[in-house]
Amino acid sequence: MKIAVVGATGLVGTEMLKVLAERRFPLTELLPVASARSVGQEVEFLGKKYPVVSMDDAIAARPDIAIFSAGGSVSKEHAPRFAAVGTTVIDNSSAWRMDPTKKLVVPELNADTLTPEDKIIANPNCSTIQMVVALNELHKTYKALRIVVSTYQSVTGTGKKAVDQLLEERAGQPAANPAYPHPIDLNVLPHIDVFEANGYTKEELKMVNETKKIMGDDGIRVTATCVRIPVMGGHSESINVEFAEEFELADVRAILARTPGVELVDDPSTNRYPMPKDSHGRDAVLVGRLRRDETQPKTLNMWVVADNLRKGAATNAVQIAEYLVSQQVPAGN
Ligand code: 11C
Repeated sequence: MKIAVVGATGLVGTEMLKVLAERRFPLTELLPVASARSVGQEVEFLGKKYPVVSMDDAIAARPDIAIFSAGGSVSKEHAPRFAAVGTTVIDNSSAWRMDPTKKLVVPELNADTLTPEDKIIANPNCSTIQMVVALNELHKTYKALRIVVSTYQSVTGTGKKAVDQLLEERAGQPAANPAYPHPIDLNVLPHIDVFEANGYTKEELKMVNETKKIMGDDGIRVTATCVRIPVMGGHSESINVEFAEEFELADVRAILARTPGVELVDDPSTNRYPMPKDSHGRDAVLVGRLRRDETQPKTLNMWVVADNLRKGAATNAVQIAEYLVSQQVPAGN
């Protein structure tokens, strides 16, 4: 299995290499790809150094799978070039997610829809992934009608520039090259990605539209407020979900306890609830603070946390690649 990792030197790319190594992904050749100025640098993988190669050299090598995490414009331009030589692309950007000809995949929910014809597969936004993993089995049982979600998102979702901004501000200096229009340390920004004409941000609309596509249900009403907080790794979400069917909290707990990808962390009597610091380096979506919304029937409140660079990005992409391998989907060349 020849694997290209496009954007190999970025935050998600670095995590991607870590996850591929940890999970002993069956690769025989690794092609780390990065921007022209990184070509010639080396990345380490399982104790071995690999030279960073150019996009053109990686395409010429015709890898079986290319995992992209280099931003939407790079994906738009180069993913079809890999697909044209027979490579299956797993793309972590927003470039292809809402394209009706592309699948938007969270393996726990819909990997079984993939076929060898899917040459560009979209990996959802991190905040969407953890929400649908937490809700999917409950949706199957009780049918979600409406979701109101507020996010508390880590600076690692933005990338290295934002991590540097937080660290510099925390050290008492103004950031040399800030990622945000305002300070992030000791602050909260109700602003993730760009504002759209309707007053929502693009991040909020991703949560609305991607959720419907992944859950295969256009009827679910979703409204989101996405917020950046000064946390280094791990997105948190307050989710209020109204179901069509009545539920018992004990049954909700039992369903979540057996939901693939979910770990129930919910014992207020011992102060146990999901926190971003406990999600670091983990693949599970942590769910807790389960309680009824007492203002209306059939409605649940929950608190959901996951490492946005792992299940929200790298792990989900690698799980898709593992599924392809298990199904022998990559046609290779
Ligand atoms: C953030 N969710 O936390 C974003 C990062 O569409 O893949 C991922 C953006 C995307 O800022």
